[in-house]
Amino acid sequence: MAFENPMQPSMDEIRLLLIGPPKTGKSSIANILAGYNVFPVGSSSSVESATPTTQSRHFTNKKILVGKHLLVVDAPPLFILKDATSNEKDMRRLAKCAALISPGPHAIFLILSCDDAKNERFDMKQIVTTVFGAEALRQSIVVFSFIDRLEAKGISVHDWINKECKQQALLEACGHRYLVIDSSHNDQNKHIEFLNRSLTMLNELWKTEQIFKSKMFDDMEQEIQRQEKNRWDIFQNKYANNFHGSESALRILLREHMRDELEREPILAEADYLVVEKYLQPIVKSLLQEVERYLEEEIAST
Ligand SMILES: Nc1nc2c(ncn2[C@@H]2O[C@H](COP(=O)(O)OP(=O)(O)OP(=O)(O)O)[C@@H](O)[C@H]2O)c(=O)[nH]1
Ligand SMILES: [Mg+2]
Repeated sequence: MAFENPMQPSMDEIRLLLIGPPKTGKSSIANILAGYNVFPVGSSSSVESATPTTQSRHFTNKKILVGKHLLVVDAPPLFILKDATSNEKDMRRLAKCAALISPGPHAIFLILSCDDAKNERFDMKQIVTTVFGAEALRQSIVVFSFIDRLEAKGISVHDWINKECKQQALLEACGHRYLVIDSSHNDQNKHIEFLNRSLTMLNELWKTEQIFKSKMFDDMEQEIQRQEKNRWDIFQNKYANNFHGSESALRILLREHMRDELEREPILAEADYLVVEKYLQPIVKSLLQEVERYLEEEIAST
């Protein structure tokens, strides 16, 4: 699948990060963006069946955009933090996700369901600001999934979003950029239509917004580049003879190898982890407070 819509010429690689509350269709949408079913899609609504940390969470499609790589990172649900003892594990999970998308996403897709009761529990505006900084919202697109539930009730999706949906503050912070999809659908034409709408929106976004920078990503990238430097000679000797692309293409290939390695490892390399720990420690603390509030509400409502 190739698209006519040309991306910014300076980008060799387009990095998209998908985040959102549990069971909102993140992995289903990641598959549509990637163009292959590579992300495991859960069937149960239980928290335990959420996207596991050890399974494939990133995929690079080298065909979808002419001359560009499209990296899709499907983040684990942000709210499977259960109690304060999971602090370190969750911090490592977030750190791993940051390392996979390093040196930072070109855009973040915030996946929400067309169900306010579900969304209200998670303040995505606050989460994105806390984890990535307020700038990141200007690089974000809200994606409303489960539109079939509204359609089944005869409700117009766009009317619902503009008049009833309680995510107006988030939408405003994201410049009212939003997409809608029934991500359970297998219709290829609908997938292509969604991809085209996504690419058009991304192109518009990149015309006006710089790729956002953050100290956390800068530091993480420095550490990754240090590790890359150590491997470059070995990698070059191994691949250069059979590789007919440019040096920058070979460097992208090395980064791909490193991402694969990172994904296979159940935990993050100690050096990477230490680099981001100082940034993630307070973030995880604030996420845990959020989750505690959520759990208290859940208990109170049962
Ligand atoms: N009806 C409907 N079902 C959907 C939609 N998107 C996803 N699903 C279903 O919802 C379930 C969860 O989908 P996933 O893509 O795994 O959701 P997720 O957000 O990745 O889930 P976690 O990683 O566990 O948080 C699966 O059974 C999907 O088929 C949608 O737009 N409409
Ligand atoms: Mg998932």
